[in-house]
Amino acid sequence: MEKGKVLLALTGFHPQHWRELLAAEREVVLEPDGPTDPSIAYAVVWKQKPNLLSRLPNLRAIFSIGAGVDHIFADPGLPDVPIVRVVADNLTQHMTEYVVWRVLDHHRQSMLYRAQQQKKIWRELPQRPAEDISVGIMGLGNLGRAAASVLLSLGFAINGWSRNERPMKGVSTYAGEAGLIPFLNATDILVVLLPLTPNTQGIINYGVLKELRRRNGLGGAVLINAGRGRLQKDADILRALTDGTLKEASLDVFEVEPLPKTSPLWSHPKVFVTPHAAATSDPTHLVPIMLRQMDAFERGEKLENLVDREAGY
Ligand code: NDP
Ligand code: OXD
Repeated sequence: MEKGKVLLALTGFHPQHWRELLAAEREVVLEPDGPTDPSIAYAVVWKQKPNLLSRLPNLRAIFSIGAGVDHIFADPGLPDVPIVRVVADNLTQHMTEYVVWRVLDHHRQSMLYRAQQQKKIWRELPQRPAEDISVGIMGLGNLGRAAASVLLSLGFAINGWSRNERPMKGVSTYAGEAGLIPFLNATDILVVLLPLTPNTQGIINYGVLKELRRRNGLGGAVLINAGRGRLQKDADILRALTDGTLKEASLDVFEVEPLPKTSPLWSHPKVFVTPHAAATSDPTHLVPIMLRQMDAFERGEKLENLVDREAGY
C-alpha cells in the first residue's frame, strides 16, 4: 500500500507541533483540497468539523489524539472506517498521577487543612488508614486499571466497575447495570474514568451519588471525575455537596467546557477544579505511535486500539 497523506483536523489544540512531527515522515494537510479530496488516507483529529471526513473518499483510518472518542462520534457524517484511540504509557502515567493526587488530597483532608491555615488554626485532624477507605473506579479500563494498581500499592481498598466482567487481582470487581448499586454501596471515593457514550451520559447524578458509602473516616463521600463532563450533572453535584450527600469533589471535566465563569463550581469551597487537564495529549509521545501504526497498516498489519463503534468507545 502506498504511503498515505494525513489530514490534521484539531479544534482547541494548536496544530503546529503535531504537524511538524507528522510531517517528518508523511505529507500533512490542514484542509482537504476541494469538495471530495481523494489524496488523504488518514485523519488525525480532535473535535473535527462536522461532515469534514465524509469528503475523503480514500480515507483509511481516523486517529483520535485522545483516549476518548466521543468528540469523533459527534460528527453526523462520520465515515465507516476504523477509528484508533490513544493508549500510551505517557497519557496513562499522567492520569494515574492525577487520580492518586486527588485521592490522597481528599484522604489527607487537604481542604480542611487549607481552611484551617487561612484562619491560622493549629489542629491535627484524625488520620485514617488507607485500608479503611474504598476507592471505586468507575470504568476499569486502560486508565482505571493503571490508577487502581498504584492505589492498591498505597493500601487503599479498591472496587472497580466495568461493562463486562474485568477481574483484577486485589480489586473487588462489579459489572454492568446489576453491579452498579453494589459497587456504589461499597465505595467511599468515587473515581470516574468512563467514556462518554449514550449509555453513560448523565450517569453521575444525584441518585447515584446518594448510593455511595458514608461510613468512613473521611466524614463523607467524595467524587473525582476525570472521564467526561457530560457523564455528570453539574447541578446534581452542587445539590449533593449542599445537603452533605457529597463531602467534597475534584472535577477535571464539566458539562460545558470551558466551565462558564458563572458556574458556582468555580468558587465552591468543597470543589477542586482543573481545566480538563488530568492527562494531556503530548504529540512528542503520541505522534510516533500514530506513525508506527500507519506504517504497520500499510504493510498489511492490523491497527491497534481500535474503537468498537457499536459500544461507542
Ligand atoms: P477504556 O476504553 O480502556 O476503558 C473504559 C472503561 O469504561 C472500560 O472498563 C469499560 O468497560 C467501561 N465502560 C464503558 N461503558 C460502560 C458502561 N456503560 N457501563 C459500565 N462500564 C462501562 O478507556 P480509557 O481507560 O483509556 O479512558 C477512559 C476515558 O477517560 C476516556 O474515554 C476519556 O473520556 C477519559 N479521559 C480523560 C482525560 C482527561 O484529561 N480528563 C484524558 C484521557 C482520557 P469494559 O472494560 O467492560 O469495556
Ligand atoms: C482524552 C482527553 O480523551 O484528553 O484523551 O480528554
